Amino acid sequence: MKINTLAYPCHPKRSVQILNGVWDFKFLGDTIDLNHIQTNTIQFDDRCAVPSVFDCHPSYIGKRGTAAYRCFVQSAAKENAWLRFHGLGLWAQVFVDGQALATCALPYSGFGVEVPAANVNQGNQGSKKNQRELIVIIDNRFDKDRMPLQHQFYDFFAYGGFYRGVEWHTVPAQSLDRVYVDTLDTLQGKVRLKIKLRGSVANFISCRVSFDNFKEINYENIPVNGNLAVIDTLIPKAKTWSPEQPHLHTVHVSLENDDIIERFGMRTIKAGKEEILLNEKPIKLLGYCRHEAHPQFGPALPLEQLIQDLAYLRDLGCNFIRGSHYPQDQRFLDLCDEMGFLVWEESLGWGNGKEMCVEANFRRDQELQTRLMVKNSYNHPSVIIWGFLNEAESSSNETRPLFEQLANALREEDSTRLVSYATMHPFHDKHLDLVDVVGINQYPGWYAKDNEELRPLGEIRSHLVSAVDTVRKLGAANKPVIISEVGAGAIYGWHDPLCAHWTEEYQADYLEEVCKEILENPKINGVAIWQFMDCRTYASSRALVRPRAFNNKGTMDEYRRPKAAYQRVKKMFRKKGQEA
Ligand code: ADA
Repeated sequence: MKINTLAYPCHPKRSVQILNGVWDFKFLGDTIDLNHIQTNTIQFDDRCAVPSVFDCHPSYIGKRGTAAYRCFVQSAAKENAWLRFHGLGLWAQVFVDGQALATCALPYSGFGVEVPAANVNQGNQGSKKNQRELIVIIDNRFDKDRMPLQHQFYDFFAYGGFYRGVEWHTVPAQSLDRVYVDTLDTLQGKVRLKIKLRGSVANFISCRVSFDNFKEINYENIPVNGNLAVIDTLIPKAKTWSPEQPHLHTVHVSLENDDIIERFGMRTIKAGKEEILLNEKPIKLLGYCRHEAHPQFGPALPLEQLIQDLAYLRDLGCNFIRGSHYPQDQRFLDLCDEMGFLVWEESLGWGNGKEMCVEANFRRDQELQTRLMVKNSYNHPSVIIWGFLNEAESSSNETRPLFEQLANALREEDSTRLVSYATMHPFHDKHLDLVDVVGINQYPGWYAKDNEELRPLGEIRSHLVSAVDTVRKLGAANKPVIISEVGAGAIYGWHDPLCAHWTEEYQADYLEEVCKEILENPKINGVAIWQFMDCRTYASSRALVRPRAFNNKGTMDEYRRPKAAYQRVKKMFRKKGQEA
């Protein structure tokens, strides 16, 4: 059980306040100069839930502009605090007692903010002895200079607000930031603990360490390099994590004034010759791409929705989820760890062209978010693949420096997982030598070659085969290959005797063809069908190809009502599961 936190890690000794609830709110319109925000002039005139996005709220629906959120935290002003934001968007600035402490231009990323003790005597705005004023300004306008990562041309709606929750931690001068756990030997239960400290960090630390409910061990005078202390040790009664038996361990590290519990699993993931090896055994990945979305809540999903989504994915016979197209909710990854799903997590990108991929700000923030994603999700055994730059321009030499930069950043942060990006250019890709596993996005039989063909289902299997064969010749010989996107649209409830495009029947027949190829072809190591459920895109002329202004390729609609394809995919995925 997690103690006093929304997601691992937790800190039993600390006072942690989960700030989710009702906050003061003001929508400030679209003319605010974000460089000169005067928080003391804001007249809060409404209340909004945190987490939630204001552009789903009936009074501000679809609006683009600046919003201010305020809450008061019961916390002694003389104490240091640390704010844990689990993810928001699109751009935010954080003020405590009137002082600007941080900005965040990385939509969806979890990030922390140090809150220094207040000098009450100086009478900072909002500063009281036992109460601190927290104001978060959130802007959801597109602006490539201020917030380079998200753009209006992406095929999913960009919301404004708190996508996820917020925690306020009271912390001592030296505190525990994270303990990153590396599996050194699954059989012996050998792990490396990389203890990361924050604040005024000493040169040596002494700490107590215990795994699960086993006895504490004392470690004296461990040297701290930079802010990292390293301990190699054995877990008593270590068990291996796998989708069938998702055994998890906890490690509790205690200092004099602070402690932390991290949860992790022991497993290995490797790229073999044309195969993916989980715990040294080949595995076929069967699953879906999934957006964090709901028509009423946008990306601010209640916990129950996360659990329901995973229950559906399990019912479908999936073992794999591609978290498209941004860093995932830590609560979701905690659940994936518990339920035994394998996850591809990626940083935010969508069809980024040549000009963008060479642009300095875009490159800087891509790297920042990619590194942060790894730091946040490091201990989840469910995460097996790190991805970046979904469908960016990968057939041009000019974009190679960014692809290299991100692949290198991922390997520097974590050398234990597989690196990939989803390519839409399987026939001309130039960067496939950079990945461990190739991800191919293709929609044969949907965006079909033969426009006259009424139901071009015949294109699907041969096209997938030739895409896979081609990437193996383009610098990916021997590498595992998965189809990271493939799919067809269907409008929920739409049936027609011709079973044309957009009918549930066409989608069901389409996905059956896809599943047959994936399941029968040993050279394809997995699939993430596009997509788990329908999700909102923009109400512009794009709706001519995205009816209802939704991407309708979900096997379920946006309210998670199954379409005809659901039973078809389930039958095929489950049959494979039984054979395994
Ligand atoms: C791309 C993209 C998806 C979605 C899909 C589609 O492959 O990565 O986000 O837009 O196309 O539906 O066409």
